[in-house]
Amino acid sequence: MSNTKYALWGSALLRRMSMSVLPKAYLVLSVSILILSACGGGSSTPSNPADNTTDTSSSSSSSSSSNSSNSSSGSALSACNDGIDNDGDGYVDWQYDLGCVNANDDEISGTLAEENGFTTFDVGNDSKVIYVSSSQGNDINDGLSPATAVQSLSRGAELLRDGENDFLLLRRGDTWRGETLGRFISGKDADHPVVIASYGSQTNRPRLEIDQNFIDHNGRVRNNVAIIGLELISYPKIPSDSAYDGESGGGFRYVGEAATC
Ligand SMILES: [Ca+2]
Ligand SMILES: [Ca+2]
Repeated sequence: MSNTKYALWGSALLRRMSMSVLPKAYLVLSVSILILSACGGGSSTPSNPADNTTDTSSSSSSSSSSNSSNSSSGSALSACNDGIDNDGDGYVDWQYDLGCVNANDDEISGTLAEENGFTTFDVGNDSKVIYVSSSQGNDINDGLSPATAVQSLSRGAELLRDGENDFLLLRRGDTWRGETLGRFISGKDADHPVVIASYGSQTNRPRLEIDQNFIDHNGRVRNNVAIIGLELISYPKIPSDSAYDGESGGGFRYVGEAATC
């Protein structure tokens, strides 16, 4: 599985590596979840903060997940595992507060060094947070809470605002097949990106089974996009998949302005 993910990212990269510099959007992505980071968290594959508690599906090195075994039932009570909204942002513990690296963290987002190499985010006062669940959502909902999640990724993306510090949160344990985000949108700035991450008490990452590019900017300018802790599978390249053809599939396609970091 992890090989698949590497191949997926590799193919996305190869299509773009003729550039002498990496696109800004890509760099943001790489800090968040990718392997080949030029800045930030080194060569690891940071996973979703919550996943770091127990997830075993992540590729590679991410999970020095040995701080893992401290699951929510662990003995040490922490700000990310006490059932309290300690930082007052409206989000409680590792299941929902993106400032938590794991169940033993605090709820406030810190630097990579402070967060054990993982990228965390605090939801801004002016952020809009949209929840998406393939198993429990409905596209007639407003998406503004886990209880009123929308179902499709495209509907979730429609509810976000371009150029803002908004969040698209996918329910962990859910799977979407054949869905994409199309050209998607940009965030506000490097410190306030649009974020695609996850939520909920499940420990498996949201699984995205794709057969074309999950995001394809397709000629539009896109910047400041952060993607954390998703499992992306290019299913036509999975031999055990009924739609296997070994050739088609997808990844990400971004071309952006050069950035330094
Ligand atoms: Ca808490
Ligand atoms: Ca909180």
